[in-house]
Amino acid sequence: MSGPHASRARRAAVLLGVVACIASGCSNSKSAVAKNPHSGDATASPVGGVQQVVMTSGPDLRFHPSTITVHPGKVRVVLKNVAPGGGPPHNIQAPSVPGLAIGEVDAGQTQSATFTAPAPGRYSFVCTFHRAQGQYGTLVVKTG
Ligand SMILES: [Cu+2]
Repeated sequence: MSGPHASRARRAAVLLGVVACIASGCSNSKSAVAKNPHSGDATASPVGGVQQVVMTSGPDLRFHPSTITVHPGKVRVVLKNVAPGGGPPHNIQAPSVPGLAIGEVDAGQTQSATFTAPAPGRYSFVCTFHRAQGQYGTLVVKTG
């Protein structure tokens, strides 16, 4: 195939590809991230008799990891705002988990919250500054 028809077909194919990419959110695009805020899992490790899990957050407005698994007992959640060169503050609020609350953590700072794991189940937490951008996480409490 050659001539003007072939090039028109190619243009149409390219256009279709672009539309399909936009419709599916492409990979690594902002819309794909917004649909899937999950950025990894971690299970808390014992540190001085307390299960500890460290999460980082930075300019991408996500918790890393975003799903943390703990067992019954005392839990310490650490939030590090890693933002080389500065970035927005982050926090953690979890209305259904008493004690899981970390106030404003500015770029380069670290704060933690220590609390008793609630009953086994899944609990959502959020950075209230970036709720609209989908900065959510999940606390999973597991027995055994
Ligand atoms: Cu945030």
